[in-house]
Amino acid sequence: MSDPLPALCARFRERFGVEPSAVVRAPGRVNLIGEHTDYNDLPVLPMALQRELRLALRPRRDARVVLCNLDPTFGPRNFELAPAIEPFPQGDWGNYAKAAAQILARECGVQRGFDALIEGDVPPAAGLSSSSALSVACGLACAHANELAVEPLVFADLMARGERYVGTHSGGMDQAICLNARADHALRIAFHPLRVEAVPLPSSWRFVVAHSLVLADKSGAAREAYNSRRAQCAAALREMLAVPEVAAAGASYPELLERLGAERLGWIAAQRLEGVLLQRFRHQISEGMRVARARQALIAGDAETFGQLMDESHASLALDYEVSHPELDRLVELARCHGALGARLTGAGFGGCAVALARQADAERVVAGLRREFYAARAVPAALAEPVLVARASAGASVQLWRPAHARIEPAATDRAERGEGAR
Ligand code: NG1
Repeated sequence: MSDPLPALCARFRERFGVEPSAVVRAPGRVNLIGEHTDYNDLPVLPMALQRELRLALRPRRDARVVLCNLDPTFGPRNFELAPAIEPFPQGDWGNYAKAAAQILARECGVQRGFDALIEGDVPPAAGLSSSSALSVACGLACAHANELAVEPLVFADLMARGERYVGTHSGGMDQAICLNARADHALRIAFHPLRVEAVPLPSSWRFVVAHSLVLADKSGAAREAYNSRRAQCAAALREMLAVPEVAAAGASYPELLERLGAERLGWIAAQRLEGVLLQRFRHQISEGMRVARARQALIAGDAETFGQLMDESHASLALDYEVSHPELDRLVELARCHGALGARLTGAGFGGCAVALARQADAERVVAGLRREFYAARAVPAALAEPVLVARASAGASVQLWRPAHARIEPAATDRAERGEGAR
């Protein structure tokens, strides 16, 4: 694929009349296992995708943030950088930029705004974390404009807390993978404190990511469904902590799982909890165990076990956590039929994508089977250029200084632009 940055920077020049000074890249991600566990501080195992968001920027002299998007669905937005920023209406894309800007103004004192032009190919509302790619990219742009250097794990924690501005009580997985991902690796992410371990992906494994064509729009009903899951997990934990044996073991999901073990914890939960709280709790502890086993399977190169854990994860998300959708169930079933070793919904669910593990030799068969038996019978929106892809584990977000080609030949012209003598 040709380098997309020169074209983006040329469009920036057209729009703002001056060269950008830097380009930020922030990838989407696919979570391999550990779903809906990050907000309970239980580990997750995602990898970054080759799909990414790109943002060309130039710092301004004032506190204004001016955002343009090459996708006309996302109209221009601008706002003033401040420690308390009034949100745009709920669901507005500009709120992800405000989220990052507000927390950096509050906790790092940034004051200088920037002009930005954005493009990307992470499909929105697909469970591939387009929202965090956007907030992380805006956060990095803001940090760059203010010459602020923050260590990636600290920045990930800031961005995760910042993103709650949009009203989703999310965990910290997306920002952590976006900022810390490593090419050819999955990342085991643990929380509180945030820490990451890069685990190499066997070269013969392929992860196929397939869109259900159902949007999981977390600014609408899916947001309420997501937040209610988190509240139910907190309620289940409170109930469990009323049992002296449980309270003696700790106060958080990871502590209880580590000290009591899944079996004992499951037995106590079956006595103490019922209905939805029992289901949610059961998913948390079983998924927590699956992540630990999946990590071992990954290290051992044991694709069968990893696939089986993905299947079990999907069953738990569908039955106990109730976040699947008939179209996701169908994708998962078809992927397995066409040679995948395991498959599951990925991301928050309610629509969005499924992920399937296949051996290299079988990946194209899985893709072809899905095309034939899923996509051929459905209308695929043109905006979704390619609804199924073989994921390439990619590097995390980066900020790259932009030196236009002519600047290398005519340094004087660049100097003028850098002194702000362009037509802003
Ligand atoms: P997606 O699927 O990208 O909306 C959400 C949360 C994650 C995590 C997963 C479920 C946000 C920004 N991210 O991701 O923190 O809880 O769901 O595992 O809301």
